[in-house]
Amino acid sequence: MTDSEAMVRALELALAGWGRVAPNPMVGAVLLRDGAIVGEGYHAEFGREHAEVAALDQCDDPRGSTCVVTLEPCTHHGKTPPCVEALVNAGVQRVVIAIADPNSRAAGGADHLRERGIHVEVGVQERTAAILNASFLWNATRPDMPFVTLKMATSLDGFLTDVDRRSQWISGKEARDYVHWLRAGYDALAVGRVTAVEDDPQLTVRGSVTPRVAPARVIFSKSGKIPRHLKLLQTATNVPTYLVAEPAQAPRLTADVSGTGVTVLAAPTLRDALRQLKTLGLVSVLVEGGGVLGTALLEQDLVDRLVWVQAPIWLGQGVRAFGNRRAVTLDAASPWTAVEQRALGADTLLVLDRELCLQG
Ligand code: AOF
Ligand code: ZN
Repeated sequence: MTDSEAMVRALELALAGWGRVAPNPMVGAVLLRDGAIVGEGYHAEFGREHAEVAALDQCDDPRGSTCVVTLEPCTHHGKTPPCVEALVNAGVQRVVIAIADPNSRAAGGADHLRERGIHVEVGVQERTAAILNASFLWNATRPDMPFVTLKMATSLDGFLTDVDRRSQWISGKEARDYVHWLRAGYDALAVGRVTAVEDDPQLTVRGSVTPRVAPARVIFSKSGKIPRHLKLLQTATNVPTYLVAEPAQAPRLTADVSGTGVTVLAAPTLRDALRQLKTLGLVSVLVEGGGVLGTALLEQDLVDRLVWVQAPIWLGQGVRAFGNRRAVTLDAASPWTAVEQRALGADTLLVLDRELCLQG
């Protein structure tokens, strides 16, 4: 097995931390001897042992081995001792890293290891590692804004609903399971007011991964009534729930939701609202519709990642997912990067990033 193949395995292991380690990164590590795996591990739970230590624990004799790890090993005494010390003490000879750690408190591992005579390589499978930990990397690089993902399930012709405004079951079971898995990795799940009222969603996680912390819920409402019987309001005492309103509307909306446990955030713009969510400690936000909110976020360049589930049907008319965008000429259109494409049952998943958070 090559370093690069071992890194693919380490990245696969890292993903098992989805929903359990944020705001820390997902990290996986593989120990290689003569090209064969002799130990594997990953960061499984926030605050617990790091990936390298988990892999070393699994290995009978790590002396002389190569550690292939998806993030630069840490140098700090945090919730656990520094991984660089663990690697040096274990007698590891070579360390292969996908990406440097942007967290200044923990960074410097590559240099530290080199000073101890260990051969270090950085940048193996860098792109895949950057995509995996996009939320962590963007949050380190851009501390005032959360990582924003827009999820849309549409027909082939880009409709969120049919002509009668029905949207339930547009996509199949696999796609719905995927969305519950996806939700587990976000700090907040957001919808616009119309979606909150018409779909009456719970925005809870009911899938294969139970998140360490249940995601907060956010309703974006410029104005308009928020009926008290909505599930989001009824359960606001269990899970933090925010209602984002324009400052002029905030007092009236505060009255609408009084006694429910919902917190009203007065924000003049979407950008300001997202900044406020970040200040509250919500570092990643998954926006689940509808068309008005999604289009506004795209139009204002506030979406970092688009998760698009396409159902294999044509609807002809309905609510457009990406309606009313301003015209852009081919010369001016800047392309997004497809980071994942696969089938979800009969549906198609397409994940696109606005920009990759690459270090080089
Ligand atoms: C590693 N391996 O598996 C992880 C690392 O809160 P702490 O003390 O656990 O430290 C978290 C920071 O350590 C995190 O932000 C990142 O910089 C690094 N995470 N480092 O070598 C790991 N999870
Ligand atoms: Zn560490």
